[in-house]
Amino acid sequence: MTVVEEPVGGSDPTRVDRNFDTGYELSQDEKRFIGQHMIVAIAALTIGSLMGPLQSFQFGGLDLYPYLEPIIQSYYQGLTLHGVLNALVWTTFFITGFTTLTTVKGLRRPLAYPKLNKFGFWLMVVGLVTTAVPILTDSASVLYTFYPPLKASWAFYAGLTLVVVGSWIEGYGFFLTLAAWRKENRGVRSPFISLGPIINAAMWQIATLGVAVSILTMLLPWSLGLIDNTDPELARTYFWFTGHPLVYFWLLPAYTSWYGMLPKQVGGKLFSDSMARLAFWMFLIVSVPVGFHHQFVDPGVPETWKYIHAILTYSVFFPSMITAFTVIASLEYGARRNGGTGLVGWIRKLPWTDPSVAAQLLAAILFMFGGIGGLTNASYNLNLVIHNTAWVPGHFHLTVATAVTLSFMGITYWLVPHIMGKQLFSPTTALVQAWTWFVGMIIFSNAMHVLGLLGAPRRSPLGDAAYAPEEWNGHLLRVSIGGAILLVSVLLYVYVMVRTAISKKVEPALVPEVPIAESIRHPQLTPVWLDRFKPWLIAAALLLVIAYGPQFVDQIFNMNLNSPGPDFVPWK
Ligand code: HAS
Repeated sequence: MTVVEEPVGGSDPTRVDRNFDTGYELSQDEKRFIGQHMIVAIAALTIGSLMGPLQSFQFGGLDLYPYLEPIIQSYYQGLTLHGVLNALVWTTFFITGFTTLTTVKGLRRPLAYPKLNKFGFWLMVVGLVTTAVPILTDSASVLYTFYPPLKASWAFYAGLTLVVVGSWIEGYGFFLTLAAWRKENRGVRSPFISLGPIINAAMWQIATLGVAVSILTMLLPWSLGLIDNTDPELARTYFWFTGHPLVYFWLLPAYTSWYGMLPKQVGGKLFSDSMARLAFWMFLIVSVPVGFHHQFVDPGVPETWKYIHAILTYSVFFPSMITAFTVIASLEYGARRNGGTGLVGWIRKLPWTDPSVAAQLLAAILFMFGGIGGLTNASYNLNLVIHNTAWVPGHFHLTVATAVTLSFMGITYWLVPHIMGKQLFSPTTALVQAWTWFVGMIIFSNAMHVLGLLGAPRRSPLGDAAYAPEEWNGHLLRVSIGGAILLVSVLLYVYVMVRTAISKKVEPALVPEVPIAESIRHPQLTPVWLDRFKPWLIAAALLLVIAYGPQFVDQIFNMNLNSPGPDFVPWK
């Protein structure tokens, strides 16, 4: 690969390079604030991840739940804790903390209204505690999708609402900071490293309207006894309006790092600033209007709308293919600069001994398989085979639990030392952690995919299922083995983080930098339409109205508030 580099400043050498300067030092207050996000995120990941092996051991016949009463009373309480803490809390707190960092560091200015962001953060914390109490007391074992007619305590819904509103408020803080920067830097392209996560925050504002309406108009009043019944189909439609873009809300911070940080870490540059932005704008448009691909088997949604969402789902494949091409090209560029040669031989020249790099590369490699699985799910006829089977958790452990989580772990390997003024404790242990996650997840996830194809249902304690045929046994055992390796990996991660946190501060020169990659072509040469919110927001709104409008009108006007919810608690 031969790359012609544009001189910094693009074709105009007098142009000031304000995009790549990473000279802005985070203040102590900013570091503390980002650190507070990380503490909540990592604590949630730790507790949530400990629930995972309990499930996987149960699959292999080792049922530890009876020993954990009264802390964990059932498989479903453990699964709810696992899903809520890992999929919702670890991600949301990490993402808002990381976006704070990329906003101030990339824009080289403090938050415009730091008190607003702090208010948003503390609201999220209050929401988290409010949600945690009913889950821990087993009055909200409704899993992370909280579909009615399963009914949780009102505190569960109220707490989730506060978390979402808190994340909106943090988002307003980011938008206002970008607006202030743009006023001070007219005509300058916003640095990708800040723009990308802020596009993600904008997408999140649109996406979460679904659960906000669902909770406020239906689930909260229902759990408070203000209305007697609920409409499960409408609630599912609202949920998946939020639920699918939620997966890209998780993914885009990892993509930010793959595009805008990893190239620097491997000694290279971002291959195309324009492509990076284009991918993020495409996600803003197509992430939301695809939710019916989670409802292919729902009787209340007409086939035409399922078909339209299936087509749109295939369009969400494109920004990920742009990402695969651009990120691999950026990595190759860096590896060749380090002496790499050959068609694939350059891969050896990537800094595999750096745990932050290795974690993110391994995460991206497994994402290729998670992506292929996603396309299988999106196909209407194949979805009928895998829906509600163990295949689906197999898919999302490659995506959110690896592409996203392992990348976030890799990011914390420089981020936590950076904000604490320390060095990473035992990079070798961190490297072992990344590889054990990779290996554990391959074993676990492959077994779950196969079990799904053999008809094993998801969300079921398969270890003592009387209906389990013998052919499942070997795969159930592989789930347990994978889970055990992942348990070791998460313990290593927590160990490295805690030892880093309690280690002594080191000289500033030894503290890892925030890695922000330059782009090969100067960002000023990126077309201006790739730096503007307006056209993309209009396109997103139009597509939403087309893809969801008629169905919302139909389902809301024909609302069937006929489901009282069971008068027993099904998981007990
Ligand atoms: Fe999915 C179900 C379709 C991506 C998460 N998905 C789920 C659920 C979750 C989830 C949590 O159409 C379960 C929800 C539940 O509880 O019911 N998914 C897709 C499609 C994609 C996709 C088409 N999913 C994700 C991502 C997730 C995620 C990302 C989390 C972060 N998914 C579905 C469907 C269902 C579903 C149906 C419903 C199933 C059912 O019936 O219940 C696509 O976005 C995937 C595109 C991705 C690619 C991969 C590109 C590869 C890249 C890596 C490049 C490699 C590099 C490394 C850079 C095409 C970018 C190079 C390394 C070197 C060493 C050189």
